[in-house]
Amino acid sequence: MLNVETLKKYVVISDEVQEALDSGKPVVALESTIISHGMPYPQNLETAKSVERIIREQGVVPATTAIINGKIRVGLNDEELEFMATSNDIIKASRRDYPHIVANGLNGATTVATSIITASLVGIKILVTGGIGGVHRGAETTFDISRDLQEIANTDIAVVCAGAKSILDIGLTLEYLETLGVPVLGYKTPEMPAFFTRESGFKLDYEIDSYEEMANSIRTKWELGLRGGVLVANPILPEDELNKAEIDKAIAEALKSAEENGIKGKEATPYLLDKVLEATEGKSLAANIKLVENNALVGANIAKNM
Ligand code: PSU
Ligand code: MN
Repeated sequence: MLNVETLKKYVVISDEVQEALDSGKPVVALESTIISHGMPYPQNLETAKSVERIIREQGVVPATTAIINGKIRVGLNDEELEFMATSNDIIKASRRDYPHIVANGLNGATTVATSIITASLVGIKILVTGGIGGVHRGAETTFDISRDLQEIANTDIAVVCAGAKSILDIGLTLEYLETLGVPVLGYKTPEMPAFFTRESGFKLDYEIDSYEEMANSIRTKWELGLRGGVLVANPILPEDELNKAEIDKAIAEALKSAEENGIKGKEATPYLLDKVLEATEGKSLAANIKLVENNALVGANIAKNM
């Protein structure tokens, strides 16, 4: 955590989040790249609000993170959420971008990586997202491995996600997490979920069926002095999952289009998400919203037990 003076200089915490932190009430951090670069308007704004509502309904405080006019923000009001959902002047902020955006008074949407950084500045121990970034297909030549993985590995945080999208190489992502020593715990699933679908074909080592046991497992890691994060893999609900053949086809087309158009680096993930959305005629967006909402419910309840 930052000292008080540095916090004051760089960070603005909403009253709701500050009160929760002061009184020891559970707080769940949320990212903003999903709002600014991961979904179209107005669904992005509606989802940002519904996720916050679901978390509050569980008696937990949501803390959406972002950088606005150079201030690191923890907890956004409706106007600020709307700004993140509509402005074209928002940089997708990974770790390398974060200090530049702050120093120059710019706007940044936090990825999982920078949401984790932000959470740790103020002492929040759990983050809810849709899907994490990971090892991209073809990473053996492109070197494209999301910063999310290193940040999860290096920070004491639990990250609740619906797995990783199969625009990524899920097997290599799991290998990478193993190297980094990140436990991947399946919530009511024996398999790593594949975001739009419940199954990826990659078995997880541990399936945990209750919030209490999940929180206990996370706490035990830190009590033992094993620094770093834990990934909670929470599959999309059966009634919301997409047809595997259809989504595989959409992803294959998206990857092909990215390659043909030379899309790489930080543009890769938003581009692929957008292409998949087009190809599935919005079905992927509906599924994306449902799984994020489900992650919010599960994350809030784990937070209450941590
Ligand atoms: N996966 C999604 N939707 C998203 C992202 C990932 O299904 O919006 C975002 C998250 O913010 C994640 C980031 O942290 O993309 C990863 O980007 P990159 O692959 O450039 O590290
Ligand atoms: Mn990348």
